[in-house]
Amino acid sequence: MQAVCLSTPAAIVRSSVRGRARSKSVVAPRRGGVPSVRAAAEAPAAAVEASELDFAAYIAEKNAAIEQALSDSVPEMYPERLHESMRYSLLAGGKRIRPCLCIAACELMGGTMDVAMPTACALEMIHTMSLIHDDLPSMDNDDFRRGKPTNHKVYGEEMAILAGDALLSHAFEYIGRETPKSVPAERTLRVIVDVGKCVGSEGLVGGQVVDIMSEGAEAGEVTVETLQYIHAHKTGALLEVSVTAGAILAGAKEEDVERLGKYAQLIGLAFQVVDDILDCTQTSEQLGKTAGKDEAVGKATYPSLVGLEESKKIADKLIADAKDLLKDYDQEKAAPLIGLADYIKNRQN
Ligand code: GRG
Repeated sequence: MQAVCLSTPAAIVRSSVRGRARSKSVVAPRRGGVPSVRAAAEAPAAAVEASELDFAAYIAEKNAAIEQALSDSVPEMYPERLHESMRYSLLAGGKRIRPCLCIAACELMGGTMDVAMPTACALEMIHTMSLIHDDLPSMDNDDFRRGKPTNHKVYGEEMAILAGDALLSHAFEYIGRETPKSVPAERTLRVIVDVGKCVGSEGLVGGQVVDIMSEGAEAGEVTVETLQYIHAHKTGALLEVSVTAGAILAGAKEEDVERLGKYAQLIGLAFQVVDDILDCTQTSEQLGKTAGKDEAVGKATYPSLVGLEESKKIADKLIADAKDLLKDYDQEKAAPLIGLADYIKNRQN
């Protein structure tokens, strides 16, 4: 079984773990949810190329299907408050980048949306639970997410922790139970293993831990390599497995899974570089979450380590390299993944 994701661990960060409970946000971001990839892709017709319009139409179609599938994936049932809390965050909007990547990769490799959808939903469940837990008072202590009060602000801390836990376990059950029987069981099993790896101590959780440790570090102690480790694990791993899982479910050849994995690593790092840029250039209203937090807590970011202009150049180069990896595929079929790479670079929230 081929291991997915993740670069070589960077230098160990010498730092003490600092207390994480911080002051509450004072600025209420825009309410009503963050625009999805679809909404963001809908630019005035006169100003965009035909290919951009195709991308907008593709994303609009996928996004509607994703929203419906997500709603169906967590029914309203007993215990009502738990399921309400799970649905509150899962259906709070969000750009749905991970499900879109999963479906687009599956379709590029000859699969269908139906084959990828259970995994696409599971990835969004995992992403959502990581946001719920990240916002907790013991972590980032945030009041707003996706333009709405955070889960613990509405349902209380105990329920927010448990809603996150339930979403995490439901995600794996959902892939195993809902992936169409037409998909060979070994492909589904591989996806479950890969997703597990990308979420655990060698993925998201590992990245979050190094991030927390780095916050207590002295200036200069957090290097670009450490930052890359954090980004590759905390953010990149889930984006990467979104792409590779879609390809695996479609029955892609190993070399294609590998190539698409590299594409995903590059857009994953670009995603976080752009996130760092947006944190210091956008308002809380535009972001739907508290802006300027990185600087407020003294976090090392790309702009703080290499400057804003250099950060933009790095993001541009990562996206160009990612798109270059797709050049040998039928460009019409690869258009969604190309469009998603551009979207990650150009997004405003
Ligand atoms: C996964 C078991 C488990 C625990 C969670 C708290 C934690 C461990 C990890 C933190 C992960 C985290 C918050 C990473 C940041 C990723 C990121 C850049 C999120 C923003 O993603 P967008 O912009 O958000 O796609 P939307 O709201 O559009 O979906």
